[in-house]
Amino acid sequence: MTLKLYAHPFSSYCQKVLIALYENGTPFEWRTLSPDNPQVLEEFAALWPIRRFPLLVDEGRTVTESTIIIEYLGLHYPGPVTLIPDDRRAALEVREMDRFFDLYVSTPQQKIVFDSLRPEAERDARGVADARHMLDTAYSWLDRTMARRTWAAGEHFSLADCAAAPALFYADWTHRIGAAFEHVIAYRQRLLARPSFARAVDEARPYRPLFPLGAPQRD
Ligand SMILES: N[C@@H](CCC(=O)N[C@@H](CS)C(=O)NCC(=O)O)C(=O)O
Repeated sequence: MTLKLYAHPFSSYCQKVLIALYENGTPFEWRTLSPDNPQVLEEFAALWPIRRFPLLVDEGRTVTESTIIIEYLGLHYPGPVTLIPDDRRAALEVREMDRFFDLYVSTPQQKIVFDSLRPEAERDARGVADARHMLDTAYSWLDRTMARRTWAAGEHFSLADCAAAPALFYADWTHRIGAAFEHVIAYRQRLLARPSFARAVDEARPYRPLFPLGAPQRD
């Protein structure tokens, strides 16, 4: 086993990488980031002072950023599911959608959650309102886009769907996807039915009480 993943099962960006690993049955060693494992936390901080997870370590080589980790896995540990197409034009579409989910769904979603963890006096009401507006705008654009697609970048499951699954999962908990966005809701359901993501969701179930806004009684 050469791959070590520093991660937490409830983290959205970790789930993004877990989906890629599970899609291809890639073996790896869990290095679970938890206060119960101070040694793992120490190793992680030494390896990556920025302390954003997940982090992949392959025979001493550290790979940061969920998208780059998935690119790395495709390059060095390819499996039956090609998450970034060989065709460069198709790959561009995949990468564009991957950026969309990270920047315009996950980022505003995290802004709202992190703001809720601040003391009342340090909250950023304007920033949260902007984040909610961004999510509505993103849902609206995505609804038109997904009306014509099965997966984020077309008919093949890809890196963009690895990004989309946890992003839409938690975004819906944080800022509900309105009933009018039927194609986004249907796409989120397709993602939940995908075995790789279903497994990641199941592994994270015990941690739902940690969700700062209160996890709903549903997926
Ligand atoms: N751009 C990074 C984002 C990673 C990220 O924000 N991870 C969260 C967990 S989902 C984290 O490290 N949170 C810890 C913190 O913000 O202190 C990636 O794609 O890997």
